[in-house]
Amino acid sequence: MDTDQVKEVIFVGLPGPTHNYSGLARDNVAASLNRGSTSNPKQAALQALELARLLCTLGIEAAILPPQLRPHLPPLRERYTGRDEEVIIQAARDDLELLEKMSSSSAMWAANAATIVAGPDSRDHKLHLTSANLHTNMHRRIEAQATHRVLSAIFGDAEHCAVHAPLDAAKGLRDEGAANHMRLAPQHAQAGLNVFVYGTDGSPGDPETARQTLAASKQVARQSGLDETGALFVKQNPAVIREGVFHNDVIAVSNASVLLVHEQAYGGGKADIARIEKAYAQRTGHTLTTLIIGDGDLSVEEAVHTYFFNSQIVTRPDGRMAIIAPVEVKDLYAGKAARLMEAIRLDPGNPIAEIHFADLRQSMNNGGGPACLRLRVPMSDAQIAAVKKHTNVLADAALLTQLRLLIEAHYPNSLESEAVADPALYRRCLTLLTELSVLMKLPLLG
Ligand code: SUG
Repeated sequence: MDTDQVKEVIFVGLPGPTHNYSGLARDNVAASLNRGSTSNPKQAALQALELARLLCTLGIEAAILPPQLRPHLPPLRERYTGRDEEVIIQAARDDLELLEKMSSSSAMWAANAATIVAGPDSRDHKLHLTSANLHTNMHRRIEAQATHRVLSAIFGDAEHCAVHAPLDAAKGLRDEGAANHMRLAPQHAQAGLNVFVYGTDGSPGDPETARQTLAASKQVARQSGLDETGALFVKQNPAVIREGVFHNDVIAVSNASVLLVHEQAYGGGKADIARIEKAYAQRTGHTLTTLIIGDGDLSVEEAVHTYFFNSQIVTRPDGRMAIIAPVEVKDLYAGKAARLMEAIRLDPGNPIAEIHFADLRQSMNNGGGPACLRLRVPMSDAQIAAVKKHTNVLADAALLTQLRLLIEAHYPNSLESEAVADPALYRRCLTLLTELSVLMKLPLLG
């Protein structure tokens, strides 16, 4: 692969027509708080499209990851027989909780779709994608196979790409994808350091809710061809997991040579951040720009509610960086987090020059901010060309317009979580995915 040409493509996850607030993720503060509220799937999808459009405006190559078919019927078919509609009606009567788990639109959080290791970092110079098994929560576990099928369809025909199947959960491997991975490199096209953040290595005292195991992170690093200098494993601070930091991207965000992180993110505290800086210098010969947010600047609780760290930092074509932050950063705590961000923007010691606020409230109410909705994939021009040739996922104006029309036609604009029991919703989803399969040239229906 010609590494000079590697640039980042940002895949944005599109929410589906069943987007709702069932409170399925207990360790996720926003999802728990909003349990039972009424969602607006149409608005959720339009907000994600707007995020993709913003990325395009900033000169970033954006792409779309489509929703999955929900309710997911195979586990229900093990218990109920009959036509699809009959299966849904029986499940709704018998076990609404299970039906709700099968109905989540959680595949929208593309940061959990896979872990990406860039070609310049890997021993074999290939782009490696490992579809996440998302084993911890049942409503997310069911995403893994369909995600793997879609990623294989998108990247399978591009040269120098390896798409790995979800890790084997039976071996105790629990993996939540890129939300627990940060790639640090002087430029996207240069070899970088891959920081794998995990929640548990099995030590007593690790939170039961920890979603990422060290063994899973190590397996991803190994099969992606990273050598010792290319990978670093850092443990989350168990205390912050208990405060709602269910993924690393709730408390840290990076882009190229910049790391923005809360001082309490890791088990080893600031010593762990120093370890990242040292490994980065050893790997790249450069100095990492580390922006450490202290508890006095923003508490963990404030970080969890504003999703300050769940921002995206992107490099614009002219080399300047932009932050895309959720509107909650300026709306909550009288704008405290926004002032902190503004101070970062004004600081000449880092390349961050712009802040953009994105209204992603529909997703945010389930604990999914700008960083959760994206999967970053460093790709060569040849790989991008291959993806363009075989599929229609790159977010050009035509695709964004066509998606908007489909959303307007097929998405409800109000949904109570129990309404997933309505078989008509399944029909809507099926019709949408049938049309999306053709539009995006992807195998979305198995
Ligand atoms: O896994 N929420 C997701 C949010 C994922 C956010 N992703 C990242 N941080 N990268 C989760 O907790 C809530 C669904 C519900 O309750 O209906 C949910 O699954």
